[in-house]
Amino acid sequence: MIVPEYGRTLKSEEWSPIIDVLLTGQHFVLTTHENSDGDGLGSEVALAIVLKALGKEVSIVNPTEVPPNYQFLKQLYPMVLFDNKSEEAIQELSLCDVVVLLDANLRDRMGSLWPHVSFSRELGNLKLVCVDHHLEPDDFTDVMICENYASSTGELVYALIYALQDRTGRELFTTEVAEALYVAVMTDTGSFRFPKTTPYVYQLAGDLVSKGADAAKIYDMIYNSLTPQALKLLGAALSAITILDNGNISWLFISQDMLKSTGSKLFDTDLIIRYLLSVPSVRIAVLMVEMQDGRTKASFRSRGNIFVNQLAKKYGGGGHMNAAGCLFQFSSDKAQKVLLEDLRQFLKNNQE
Ligand SMILES: [Mn+2]
Repeated sequence: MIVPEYGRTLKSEEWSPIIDVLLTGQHFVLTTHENSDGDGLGSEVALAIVLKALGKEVSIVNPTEVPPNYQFLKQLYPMVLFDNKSEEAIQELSLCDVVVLLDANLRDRMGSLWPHVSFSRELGNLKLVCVDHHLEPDDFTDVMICENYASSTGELVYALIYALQDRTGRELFTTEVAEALYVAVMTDTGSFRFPKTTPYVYQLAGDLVSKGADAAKIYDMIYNSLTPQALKLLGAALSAITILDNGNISWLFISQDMLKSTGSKLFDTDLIIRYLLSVPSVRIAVLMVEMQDGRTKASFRSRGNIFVNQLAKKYGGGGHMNAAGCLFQFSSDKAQKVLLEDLRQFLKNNQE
């Protein structure tokens, strides 16, 4: 049994502003960013179970659908999609007195939820709380803990739950909470391989396994869950990768045609980006995906001290030093042209 350290910098009392809101609130909506991932979803499920155990009304309402390989999380806690079930979701939003945003620190990342949340806050009916680990947070919440040292939002929620245990004297870690947090931390650390996987993170993972999280089962459910269509897309995508500028840039554009001809879905593109950085000379990897509505989604990865979040910020996005993204509001042809020019300049400015 480890002694929890509450992350590397946060002391138990630093959680107090959030804990005060969580303990006084009655009706909660938990949410995460658009195109949700394991960190956002696992974090909201863990916190939802804990708040429910503390006697609160809690709903999870997400702006976009849960990817198939994370659907099993719905067995731990139900989730409502804002788009398809807007009536139920709007009702939840109008009833609640606290919204907790997890794994995002920009208002736009809340997608279609933001106008409703913003409206309720203007009426003074709603507190907005945020727990996140991305760089450069926006100032739009009542209480925010945004610590970019953390490997994942799950790492922060883990510490928050320990702090809640201290405050309430209640045992709040169940097997389900441990499983959900394990999903969050495992996925955001690339299965415990990325640079922020500190000794503390390994301790945390060990603690969650000792609390009942089945590491092998969770890995299998998340990573060995491809559809045949996703595999076809992977094949097509790998052959379309281009390596530019003496090996410095790897570049891939996935069109709607490629998605259609392989029968794959937007979220099937998520597994592709890691291959773009698998060539050692590559300093920046770019994956662009043409969305159904004509906009273009871009994801960036980098090696070493290259702050791709700065690049993403230029187009209204954000993220981490080595992993960031943004959404171009214009056609993919234009997006590709603009981005490649900017990217070359950006790399020049970042010569080591
Ligand atoms: Mn995250």
